[in-house]
Amino acid sequence: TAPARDRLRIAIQKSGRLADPARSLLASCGLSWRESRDRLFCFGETLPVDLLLVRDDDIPGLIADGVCDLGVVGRNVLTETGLARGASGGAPVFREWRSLGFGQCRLAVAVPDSWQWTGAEQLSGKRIATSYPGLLRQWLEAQGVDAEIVLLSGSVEIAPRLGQADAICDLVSSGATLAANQLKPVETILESEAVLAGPIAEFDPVRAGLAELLMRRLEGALRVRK
Ligand code: PRT
Ligand code: ZN
Repeated sequence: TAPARDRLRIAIQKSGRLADPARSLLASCGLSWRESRDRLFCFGETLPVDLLLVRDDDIPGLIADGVCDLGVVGRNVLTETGLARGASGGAPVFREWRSLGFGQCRLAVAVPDSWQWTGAEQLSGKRIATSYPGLLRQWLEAQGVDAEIVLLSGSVEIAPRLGQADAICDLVSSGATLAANQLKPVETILESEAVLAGPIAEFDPVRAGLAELLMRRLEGALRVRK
C-alpha cells in the first residue's frame, strides 16, 4: 500500500479527447493548478488536489499501484484493463465511481457493408480485429460464439480491407470512420463515456475527506450542466 499522503492526486489524459473536458470539469469544481515546466504534474492551489497528465491507458494501472488516487478515463479502458488484470489472476482494485457525462461512444462489432447481418452466430469461425480483446472475448462467450480475436493496437478499421480480419470490434461515435471504411456497426458490446475511477479500498482519513469534498462538488457541477 502507498504511504499516507495529505494531498489527493488525480490522473487525467494529457492530450486527446478527454483531456480538456476532464480539466474543465475539475476546474468547475473550484480546483485550480500551478503548472510545472514539463506539464506532467499540476500542483493544486485552491485545494490540495494535484493532477498528473498521462496516457489514458495508464490511468487504471496508476490507481492500482497507488501512484494516483483517482482518474478520469473512458469506461472502455477501465473495464478492459480490469478484465486483463482479472485474467492474469489479479484481484479487482479499481472501480467506476461515477459517470461524467462526456466522451460518449460505444464499443461495437462492425462488419463489411456487403454482409447481410442475421446475428452474432454469423461471427462463428471468423477473425475479429480489436484493441479490446477482454471485452470482445467476454461478449463472444456470452453469445456462445467461437471466433478468433486478432489483437491490433490501432487502425483497427482498415483490418478487413487488408485481409487481416473479417470483422472488427472498435469504438464508434458518429460512425463516420466505419462508413469511410465500408463497414457498418451491428452489435453494441459496451456503452461508454468518461468516468471518475477510484480504488475499491478506502482511503486514509485525510484523502477520504478530500475525495468526499470533491465528489460533493462534482455532483453540484454535473447537476448544473444538465
Ligand atoms: O494518447 P492517449 O493514449 O492518451 O489517447 P488515445 O488516442 O488512446 O485516446 P483518445 O483521445 O482517442 O480517446 C480517449 C477516449 O475517448 C476513449 O478511450 C473513449 O473512451 C473516448 N472516445 C469517445 C473515443 C471516441 N469517442 C471515438 N470516436 N475514442 C475513440 N474514438 C475513435 C473511434 O474509434 C474512431 O476510430 O475515433 C474515431 C472517430 O469516430 P467516429 O465514429 O466519430 O468516426
Ligand atoms: Zn490511449
